[in-house]
Amino acid sequence: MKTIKTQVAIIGGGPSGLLLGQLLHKYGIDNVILERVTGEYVLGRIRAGILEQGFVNLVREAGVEQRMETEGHVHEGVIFSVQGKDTRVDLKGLTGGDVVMCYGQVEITQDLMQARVAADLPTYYEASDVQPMDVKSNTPYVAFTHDGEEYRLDCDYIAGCDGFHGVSRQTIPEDVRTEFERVYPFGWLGLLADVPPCHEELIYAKHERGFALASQRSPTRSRYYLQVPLTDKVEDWSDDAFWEELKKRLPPEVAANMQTGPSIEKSIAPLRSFVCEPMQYGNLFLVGDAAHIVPPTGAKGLNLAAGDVATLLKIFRRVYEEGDKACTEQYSEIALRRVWNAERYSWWLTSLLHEFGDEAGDSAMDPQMRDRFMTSEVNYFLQSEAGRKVIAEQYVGLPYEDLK
Ligand code: RFL
Ligand code: PHB
Repeated sequence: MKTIKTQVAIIGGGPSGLLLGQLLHKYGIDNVILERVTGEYVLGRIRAGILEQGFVNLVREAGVEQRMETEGHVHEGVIFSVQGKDTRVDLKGLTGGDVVMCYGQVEITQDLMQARVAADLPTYYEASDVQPMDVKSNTPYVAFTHDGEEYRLDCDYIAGCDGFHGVSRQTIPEDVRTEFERVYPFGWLGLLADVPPCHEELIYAKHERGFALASQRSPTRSRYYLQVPLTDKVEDWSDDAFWEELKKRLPPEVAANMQTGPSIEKSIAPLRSFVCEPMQYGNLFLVGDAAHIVPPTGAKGLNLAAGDVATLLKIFRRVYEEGDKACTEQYSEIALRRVWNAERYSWWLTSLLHEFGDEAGDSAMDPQMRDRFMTSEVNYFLQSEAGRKVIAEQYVGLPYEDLK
């Protein structure tokens, strides 16, 4: 058994763990990352594309912003296409200047990984049997195996940044933990292709055939999504079938000018709303997807992870710079306030924009009646400036809360 020591043990080397690690390093707080798979595998997960201002600011604070500043694209508005009628939500105008940044999760993860290597910070890839231990005591540690050798990582605190299927959340005893979950009756089929985006801004389309989203990664790379039944398999969808269906759901003038091409990646993601309360147990803190999942409709998942990182960073800085250990008790309450806001927004947009078919969504209502209400509601919000403002201020992201 090898024993190593750090201040903060970080389980999971996805965007949450890497961002937290980089920021802690910036403020002189030692940390070690334990990641179950290889770095290449982490970079193979094509996910988020939209970063809120708060996320962008954290990346700058971490000093890892160089490539994002040159290759990322600022988006000042977003289009909602509802059954053939298009409305632009002017994010910048309606929020008094806030915008979002279009820069892929893969890119930000790669930038953070490179910065970690450059700073020579310890990361154990392909760590197995990772297990947080004695988290209620003042001497917690993480047990793991690496290269066939057993390790013990002694630490002050453990950050569980290990995603939805990680081990950290399971460490909180079941009688302490409450989990809230809604699994939607459909998924998103995503396709990535090296073709120019069909429109300069994102288009969220509500269509009777199902929801569609036109997103992008760069002037030459597009990311598109289609709502599909949970029973569909990726193999059921040829590239041609995807493009054909996408064109039916997007505004006709956009579809007419759309460039298509072979997919680089194609995958189906189920849609889920999930929250674990509390997000802290002793000296273990859950961060990002380990504690909560939102359906991707509001582009909130990664941004919510960044919100957790921002709160935990403030806490660890106060602990190590001012010796105030009691402030750690604030984490769950502050983080969950933001989480529930984003959960509600993501659930709401998902309910408004998707077709639920024979399912009554989240109401006990007749499905057709529910559908009429949802269409009326989304049209009301898009036609009224006050309604567009409600959509915009949450899309760009609510401000981070300070500690007490
Ligand atoms: P991750 O990315 O799942 O990383 C967790 C890491 O922990 C590792 N791990 C372990 N390590 C050690 N020991 C164990 N026992 C471990 N178990 C797991 C895993 O290998 C992994 O590397 O969680 P993290 O870091 O919290 O990041 C969360 C984000 O990835 C996620 O919220 C977003 O991708 C969600 N999301 C979006 N978020 C946005 O803010 N904007 C978007 O536009 C957006 N679009 C999306 C999305 C998610 C999608 N899918 C596929 C669910 C679009 C899609 C389609
Ligand atoms: C993406 O580009 O992957 C993306 C953008 C906006 C969303 C979800 C996903 O709401």
